[in-house]
Order: sequence, then C-alpha cells, then structure tokens
Amino acid sequence: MPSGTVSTSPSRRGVVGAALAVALVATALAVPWAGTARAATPTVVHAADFESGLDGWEARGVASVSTTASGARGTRSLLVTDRVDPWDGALVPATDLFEPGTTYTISLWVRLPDGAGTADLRLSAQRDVAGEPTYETITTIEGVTQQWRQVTGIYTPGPFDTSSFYVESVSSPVPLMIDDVLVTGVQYVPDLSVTPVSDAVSVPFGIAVEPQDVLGGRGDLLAHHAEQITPGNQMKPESIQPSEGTFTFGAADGLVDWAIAHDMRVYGHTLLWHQQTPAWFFQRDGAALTTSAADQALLRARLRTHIEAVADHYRETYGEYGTPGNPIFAFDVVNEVIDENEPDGLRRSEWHRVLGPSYIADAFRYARAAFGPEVQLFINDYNSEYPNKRAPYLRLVTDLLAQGVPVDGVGHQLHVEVGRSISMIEDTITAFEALDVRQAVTELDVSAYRHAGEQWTEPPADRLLEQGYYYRDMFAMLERHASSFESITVWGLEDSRTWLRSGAAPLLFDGALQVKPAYWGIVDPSRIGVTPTPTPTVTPTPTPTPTVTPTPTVTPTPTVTPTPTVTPTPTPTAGASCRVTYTTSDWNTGFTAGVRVTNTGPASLNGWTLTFAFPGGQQVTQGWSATWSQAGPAVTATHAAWNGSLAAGGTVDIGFNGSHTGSNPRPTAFALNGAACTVG
Ligand code: 9MR
Repeated sequence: MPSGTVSTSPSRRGVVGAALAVALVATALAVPWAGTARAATPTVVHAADFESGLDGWEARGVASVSTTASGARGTRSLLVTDRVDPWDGALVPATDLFEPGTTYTISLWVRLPDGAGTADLRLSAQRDVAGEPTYETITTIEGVTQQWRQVTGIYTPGPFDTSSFYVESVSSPVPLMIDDVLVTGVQYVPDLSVTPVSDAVSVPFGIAVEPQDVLGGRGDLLAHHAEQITPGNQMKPESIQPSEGTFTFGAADGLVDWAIAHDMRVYGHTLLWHQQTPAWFFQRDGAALTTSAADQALLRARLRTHIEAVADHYRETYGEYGTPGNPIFAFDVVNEVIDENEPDGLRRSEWHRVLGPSYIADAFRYARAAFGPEVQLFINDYNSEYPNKRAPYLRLVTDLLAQGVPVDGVGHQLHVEVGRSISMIEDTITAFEALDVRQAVTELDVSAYRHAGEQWTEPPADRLLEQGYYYRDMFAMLERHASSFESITVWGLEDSRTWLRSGAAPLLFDGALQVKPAYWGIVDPSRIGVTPTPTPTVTPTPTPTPTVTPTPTVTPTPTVTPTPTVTPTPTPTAGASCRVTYTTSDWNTGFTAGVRVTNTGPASLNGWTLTFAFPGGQQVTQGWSATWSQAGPAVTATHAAWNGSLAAGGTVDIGFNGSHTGSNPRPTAFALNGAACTVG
C-alpha cells in the first residue's frame, strides 16, 4: 500500500527543490546490503502552483474550486468550498498522467482557510475498471489547521480505465486550501541477478499480491522470487459477490491468468470471513437474519452457493482442479474464526450469531464437495503462536478432524514484529504436527516497529538489520519443520505497499524494489553479518499469555484501504450511553487488552470515538479494529471503516497490544463520543 509522510516545515520549498528531494530519496540506496541499484529517474508528471489558474484541478462532488490570494503560498493557492460530504473536494484527472504499475510520489501543501478550525484531510486516488470504482487512501493528514502543512504520499496505481487523485476530508466538510503540488513518477527496476527467494527456501515460497504487483518491474520482481501467489483481496466475498447473485471475478482472474503465464500456483483467500463480507449475506429484505430455522437455512444456502460459485468458476475457466491448466491448489475456507476470549474459543461473528459453531464444519464440507479432493482446504488465523490462541485453535481443528470434517491444512498468518518470540511460533508448529494436517505460513510480515510509540519515515538501518536477523532466524526455524509445510507466503511484495502503517517496512524488498537485509536474512545471512546471540525475542511468561489477539486488518495509521464502494466515513454522533468491558492478559512488561463497547443508548451511532487514560504509563503498541492513537496517557480509538455503525444495544470488540513497566493498572473511566460509559 502506498505510504505517506507529513511535514510541518514552515519553510517554502519550490517545485524544483521538491523534485530534487524526490530524486535524492530515490537514489539514496547505497547501503552495504543493497543489490545492484538500478538508476530510476523520477519524471515530473504534474505540477501546480495556482499562480495563473487551476492548473488542471477540478471540483470533486458538489464542491467548488477557485484560486485565492488570501493566505496563499506565493501569490495564489487553490480554494475548495461548498463541500457537503467528506468526499467533496478537489481532484486532478490522472487517466493520462498515471501509468499502472509506476510508482508516484505526490507532494502538496494543505491548510484550512482562516476561521475554519481543524480537520483531518486525506489524499486519495480513484481507479475505475469496467465502471467499477476503487478508492484508495494514499495518506491521511491529521489535525490540519490554518498553518500550511506539506504532505507526501506514494502511490502505485493498479490497472484502470480512468483514474484521478484528490484531496478530501476524513469527516467534517470544511473549506480547504491546496498549493504547490508536485507529482513525480518512477519506474523502478528490480535487480534480477540476485538469488530467487524460492531457491533459498525448501518450502514453496509465495507472495500475496494486488493487481499492480504483476505490472512492469513489480511483476518482474514477483516472477523472479515467488513460485505461488495469494490474491490479497480479490477472492474475498465482497470482491466476488458484492450483491447477491452478482459475481465479479475480473480482478481475481487477472491474477490467476498472470500466475498461469508465469507457471505459478495460486493459494485462494478466502471463502468465509467476518470482514470484507457484504452485509446482504446476513440480511433478509434489509433486516438482520434471526436464528429462525428459515433464516439459518437461508444463510447456509448462501454459504454453499458462494463456495460452489467460486469452485465452479475456476473449474470452468481453467479446467479441473489438479490438472495442469488450473493453478489453484489450496483455499482458505474459513478465516479468523477463533476468539480465545470466548468460553468456547470461537469468534462471535454474524456467521456464529445466526448459525452457531456449525457453520465452520459446513463450510469445509461444502468446499470439499465443490472443489473436490485436489484443492487443499485450510483454516487460517493470526496470532496462533500465542499459547492462549494456540489452545482453542488446536481444539477446534482436533474436533473438526474427529468429526471427519475435511480440514487439510492449518494456516498461521504470522503478522509479527521484530522480536516476537520465534520459539513460541515453533511451539505452535510442533503442536499442530501431532495432528493429521498440513501447515502453511500464510501472511508473514515482520513490522520494524516494536510498538506504537515508534514512528519514522524509514526505519533506522540498525532496525532493518535486526529485521534481517529476525527473518534469518524465522526461516531457519521453519526449515526445521519444512516437511510439515505446504507453503510459506509473505503478505506483500515490497514495503511501500503493506497493510501496516507507514514506516513498518515489514517485507523483503523496499519501495524501490531493491533487496533489504530481510531478504539476505533468508537467502544469504552472511551478507548481513552475524549476531553474537540469537535475535532477542519476547517470550510471554508465565502463561496465561494474551487472551485477545489482533484482527490485523485495521492499523493505527492505515495507508491504503481499497474500498470497493463509496463508504463515507460516518460523522460521530454527539454524546452516547455506553458500557465498556476492559480485559487484559499480562506478561512481563507486555499485555493484550480487549475492549468491548456496548451502545446502551436508544439510538444507533453513526461513527464513534472511545477515549480513556492509562493510569500507569502504559503504551499502546499495536491496535486493531479501530484507529488508535495516544498522547501521553490519553488514548483515543476511532471506529474503523467497517464498524462505525453501532446499533442500539450493539456491541463492538476492539483491542490492542500494549507495554507496561511492571504493573498494569486498569483505566477507570471511558467515554464514547464524549459521554462517560459505565465500566464492567
Ligand atoms: O491485505 C489486506 C488489506 O489490503 C485489506 O485492506 C484488509 C481488509 O481487512 O485485509 C488485508 O488482508 C488481511 C487478510 O485478508 C486476513 N488476515 C489479515 C490481513 C491483513 O489485514
């Protein structure tokens, strides 16, 4: 995903100066472990200073655009007024500016006019393919006031028929000002003389991809190193069946076609999830399904129909599974169904609410019937390395196998950070080796951030080295269990496109497609030297270990969130009646917190923000299911795109990993949209 940076430098930098800075960033790759750096010269594709007109900018939505001399940088700047909704703003048509697969650095200055208060703004892009829009956040600029702020975002568009980039706001539709825009594009060239990762790993090596990852130099890099791909989003229910009976396989098929052309396997992801699943699955005539026999039958039928449609499509398009034309060899059947905080260890999703636990076995049975024996059916989950998550995961798979449910494989996502205990991960792998299942590492990435308090544009060199040692130790451990593994997949091609926040740099290649120490840690650790002792790891002792695990889909500062439909960010409703339950599992100086928020008021909330204060100097290190921020002891969690609507009586579960200094006193007061909640 694109990443962005924001600076508040008051100095005025001209367009030429900014172009020079971009060029320097692009060529400043001379580190000892870098491969042969390929010259990549940025080309300016758009510049606007609004001194003599709109310079190609237009209104978006119902907004109006004009130039103004009032408070401009230079003589004039762009003024955007008459905004009603957050997505009303100003855009530049980019169909003729952008090339799919090219990486663009977009730099501009923003502020609000005098008297307009404060707002969070967003630099975004829109791509339309066959009339279907995709909206991508390039970067978010928080707390914009009457001071000019410079923002820089990186964006690599996927395929499009038409495209644009634009400035909007996250919520309040205030007037805004824009100036000194510079967009430069670079076609990065990977070094294909280095050893393919797949040659260095004895287990089939895969990379999760988005459509832009198969284009140009990115496609060359992918083809060089991987022997299988996982579509990162394109096979999820919302992508394949956005409305009932309407199946859209185009984006997924583009990736499968590319895999066939490059002699690669495809790991499908995912048939059932509690996220990225359209609301219609769980509704009848717009009302929530109940647990009546009729509604249960309807949901089961929808599950079966969806799975059969996916299986039939790929059989009809590419031939029978297991034959040379059809590269799909495995599918995640159910994703993230464990919740170790529940007495039975199962997530309380809409699937569970309507059907109870039976939907899991049903999904596997439907999948076996639909795909046949040649596609390996996986269950997939995150944080399976933590003992308290491992236990219910093991229990569920053991129970399913005992009932004869066709579970072929167990996936460990492994969204980790530098320092997470590798021996703990190995313990989980060993535990599953007692069962009659294959295993897969399905979504590996290693955040360079140890905790939320760290923030940088690029990780320091010593942290990148440490990350290299961590990858080295991880793969050495995985090799010890190679015979148990069907595949090992990393969740993304390169650091500028990760689901994690900007600066996490969790992958093997950098944004310029060059190898990192993480790559050498796997392929040739001698290139990054030798650590005297194994990579320091954090082992939660004694048990119990965390009882809440992240849903690693929403990060504190998400960079790009592909949004298949226009989903305006709800504006928080003032005041709320609420109840908060706050539970933690502590170890050493770390803890995992689960925060259950119930709307006890009479009305639905269209957007919510939870605030509380830590009494003991704790720090949020990684949050999930909300956007988390912390200033001193004050913590703020704002709804994610998918859980902003909270019905009367409704509950939302959010959580975070945190650090403490030895004791972990609980926050005593919580407020939802500014109104105090009852606790407990
Ligand atoms: O990488 C995916 C990201 O682009 C999506 O915005 C996100 C939406 O929930 O899902 C990401 O992939 C997730 C995967 O499907 C399941 N495990 C966690 C992954 C990272 O969030």
